[in-house]
Amino acid sequence: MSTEATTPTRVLVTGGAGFIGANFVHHIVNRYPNVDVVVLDALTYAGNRESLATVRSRIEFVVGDIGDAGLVDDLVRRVDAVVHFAAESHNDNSLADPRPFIDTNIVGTFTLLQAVRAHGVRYHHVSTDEVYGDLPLADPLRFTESTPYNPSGPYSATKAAGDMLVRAWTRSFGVRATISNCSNNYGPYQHVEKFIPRQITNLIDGIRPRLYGAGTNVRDWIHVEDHNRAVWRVLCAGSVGRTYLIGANGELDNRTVIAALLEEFGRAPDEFDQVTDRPGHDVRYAVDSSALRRELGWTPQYLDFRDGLRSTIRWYRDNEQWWRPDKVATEAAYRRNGETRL
Ligand code: NAD
Ligand code: TDX
Repeated sequence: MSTEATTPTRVLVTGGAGFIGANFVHHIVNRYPNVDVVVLDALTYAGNRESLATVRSRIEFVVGDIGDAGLVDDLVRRVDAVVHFAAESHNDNSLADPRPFIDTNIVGTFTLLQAVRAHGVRYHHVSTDEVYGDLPLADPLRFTESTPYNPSGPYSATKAAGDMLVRAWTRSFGVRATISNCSNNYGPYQHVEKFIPRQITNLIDGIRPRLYGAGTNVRDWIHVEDHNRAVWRVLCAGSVGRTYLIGANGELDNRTVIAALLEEFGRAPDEFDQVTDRPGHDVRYAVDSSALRRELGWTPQYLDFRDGLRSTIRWYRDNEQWWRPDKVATEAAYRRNGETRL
């Protein structure tokens, strides 16, 4: 493993019109104006041009698929680093139709790896803590870099497969890659299919929040800006060949998150609906990010979940034109996939 403390000058960001990718592009354009940014995004249902509207004149935006080997090769040869966010990212969709997850998360990752291998380009792979499976409730155990992979569902299995390809391409072909596995993100520009924005936009519309099953499942929440600052730090100063876990000690069960949202909206604590549980629903995620903190000096800046939640609610209230077009179709898909009140 080697440590490289180098700042890239021209970066290809895949999935830059999605939630985390768009926040990353904003962060880089605003904080590092000398870095050229090229975005490659297929604009699937989860991608939104509007997420990049305010930085559009300062980036190159290419609409295309990470599985398109010719296009990917052309773009990769022109940059000195790739940050790979593009993915099919929603667990519920992977249960309804796993195929796009295979194509994008596995074959798409393979296509990018072949291109960075051919051109000797530095590669950072954005992944998830879900590759480690889940943990029991009320246990001191957290995921670390050495926890064995044990994915539960099609989404996490395809993310695990992508990570494995990165490790193999690093070892066998000398690709200069790092991987980060992050916990659950929240913040602006997150699609309304996901837990927190779904409930915020329900509450704005006067609809009761939807809690899967008993709501005892625990997620380890991190603000998207903290995630992206860590990704940039790993890209610039991480050791090639290494995996870094990113998390902000933000464990909360889903019931508690719903209670906080109801309080923020001035609603009674019982004004939510319990609905059909997710099959195979992971019980608890919890990330130990001490290696990242110790070795690369990263610390989260959003230390109070309630403050982060409040600013996120404010963003959805102020940006209704951004999420409104997706809301009806998203709720129709939940109904089509059998979500019913318990
Ligand atoms: P997202 O679904 O909001 O965005 C994904 C983006 O990728 C969209 O813009 C979409 O158009 C694009 N895309 C999808 N398939 C593509 C393809 N074949 N070619 C090109 N572009 C394509 O996802 P997100 O929540 O921003 O997640 C980004 C990454 O971070 C993913 O790799 C995900 O696994 C990982 N991650 C997410 C979280 C989280 O809490 N959301 C946590 C940890 C890791
Ligand atoms: O309406 C809902 N009600 C509910 O109780 C939704 C949409 C979800 N949930 C529950 C399921 C989970 O326990 O909330 C929790 C969070 O759900 P999601 O937002 O779907 O996230 P999760 O399945 O935990 O996965 C997320 O974190 C890891 C991202 O979607 C992944 O891309 C990331 O890898």
